[in-house]
Amino acid sequence: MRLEMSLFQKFTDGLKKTRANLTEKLDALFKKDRSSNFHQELEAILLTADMGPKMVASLIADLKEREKSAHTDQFPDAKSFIVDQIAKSFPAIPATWESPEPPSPLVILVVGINGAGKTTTVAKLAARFKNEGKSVILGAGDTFRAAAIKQLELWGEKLSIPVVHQKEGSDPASVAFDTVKAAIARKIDVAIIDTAGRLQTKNNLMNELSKIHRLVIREIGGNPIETLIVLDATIGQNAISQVKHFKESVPLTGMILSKMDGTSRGGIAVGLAREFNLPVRFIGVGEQSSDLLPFDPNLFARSILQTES
Ligand SMILES: Nc1nc2c(ncn2[C@@H]2O[C@H](COP(=O)(O)OP(=O)(O)OP(=O)(O)O)[C@@H](O)[C@H]2O)c(=O)[nH]1
Ligand SMILES: [Mg+2]
Repeated sequence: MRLEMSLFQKFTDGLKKTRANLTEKLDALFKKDRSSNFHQELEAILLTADMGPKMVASLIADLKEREKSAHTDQFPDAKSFIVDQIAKSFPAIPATWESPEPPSPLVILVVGINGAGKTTTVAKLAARFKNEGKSVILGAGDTFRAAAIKQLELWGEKLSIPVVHQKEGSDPASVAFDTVKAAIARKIDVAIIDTAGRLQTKNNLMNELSKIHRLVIREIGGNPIETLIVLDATIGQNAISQVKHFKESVPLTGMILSKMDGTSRGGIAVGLAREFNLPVRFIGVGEQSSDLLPFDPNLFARSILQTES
């Protein structure tokens, strides 16, 4: 209970811009007498948080249905109803997150467009596993820029976690391969591979990602790996197009929404999960290695919509 409370606190802090945006307007709407525009106003408010038109339309339809079956248009608990509906709309997080049996490490490939927050997220994930007592190795798969390799090395030093790297311009698939090989040889629990940012429309770069993925899977004897797309939550609906295109090149197993602390439109998580039936694994709520929260649909829905804690 204590733990849940503190995680709830972290969610409300991390999501405070989205929360401020929604709760103020919702409170004003719920305080006044219901007008015939109630549903339209509610729809408009939910849309400002970027939940996406499809999701919002279905929420409003569900609420109307609920009110109809309750034989009242004064259904008192509309807000709790919406909170529950949002929480229920997220797909369940599959249990594949657990480390497979050694010597096969859990391999996590982190992908996304330029500046999405991949490298920082790799460091945050590494810190998290390390705190759980697991051994971790990182792969500097962004070989495009020397600065990118350096950035990951600095995180490695800070967290005392080894980083496999090659020189700038080398083949990222070869770095990924070396990382997994080192993890197996050293019986390391988790190997996390950073990749270069790439626009989802650049076919050659997307093919490169498929190659990395294929090579890693082959190296761990066909075991499944986690392929997580990092999405900058501040960019809004463009995230939909990113997931769509990345999914065509690599089988994504989950999403991480970064920079949730910097946006009032954190409802993007809801629309994305619904659109792709893909779990949100974590949200990033700051620049420090501890600013990564395991996603919890209930805590998320409550923290963006409810005023009382
Ligand atoms: N406020 C905030 N900033 C973040 C978060 N995640 C990442 N950042 C910042 O976003 C910027 C870009 O992060 P990177 O991790 O370098 O992004 P990247 O996807 O690796 O970028 P490229 O390698 O250039 O494609 C950095 O300044 C990070 O500190 C977050 O959750 N919240
Ligand atoms: Mg990077």
